[in-house]
Amino acid sequence: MVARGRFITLEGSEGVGKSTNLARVVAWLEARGLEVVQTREPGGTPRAEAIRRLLLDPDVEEPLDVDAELLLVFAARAQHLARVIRPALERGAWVVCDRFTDATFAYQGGGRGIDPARIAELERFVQRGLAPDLTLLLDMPIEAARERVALRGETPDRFERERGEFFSAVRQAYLARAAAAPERIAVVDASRPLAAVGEQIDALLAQRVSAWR
Ligand code: Z5A
Repeated sequence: MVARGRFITLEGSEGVGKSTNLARVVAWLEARGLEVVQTREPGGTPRAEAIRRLLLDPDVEEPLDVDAELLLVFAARAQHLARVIRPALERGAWVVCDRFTDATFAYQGGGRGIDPARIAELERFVQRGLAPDLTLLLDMPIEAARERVALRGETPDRFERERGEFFSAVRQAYLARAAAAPERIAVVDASRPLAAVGEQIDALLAQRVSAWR
């Protein structure tokens, strides 16, 4: 029987460096001969990417209801799990995902104020016990991270248009989840230069991966 692959997620507020460091995690694992599937949420399949476009569309004509937002996030996740994540893990590949359900607790829970117990119900229904083996939570002050995003000069999406208080609540919700599950969620100080962040990530990977083998 093929050993199930491992599931690693990167989390954090906007601009903390998830996409940048995800590439490093993938390269680190591939250098050790592992098959790696790199993906993201919301999205990861054509239909789930279509849901992502709905979620990020800043169209102000029809504001998106918070419960509709939550259900869309989980609809995209169900599709992603069925088409990409579960098949990859079952054939022994490792999955590295830019955001997953911790983001739902942070954004829809912390940011939008939805009761975490309702999010947990959907988590059980959609994931049926599947959860990341390791989550790297990139954390830094919100203002500095938003400055990094502003430097890119792109049109802000529906989330990026939120105010500072929204992102402070998101950050606090992430940190609370890390404090409640330190064995799974490792907090990385993302305010440092990229090389220092990368070295801490390499060290965390070396420690966790050797413990799993
Ligand atoms: N969302 C949700 O509400 N509920 C959910 O369940 C899920 C998601 C799964 C889209 O996510 C939105 O979906 C997200 C929450 C919501 N919205 N927000 N905000 P996304 O992951 O696509 O969006 P994002 O967080 O805005 O991604 P991002 O802006 O691309 O940020 P990032 O990936 O963390 O950062 P980056 O692109 O790697 O780096 C940003 C810039 O900083 C870039 O120019 C880098 O070169 C630079 N950088 C990176 N690291 C450093 C260091 N260490 N020093 C200096 N500069 C750096």
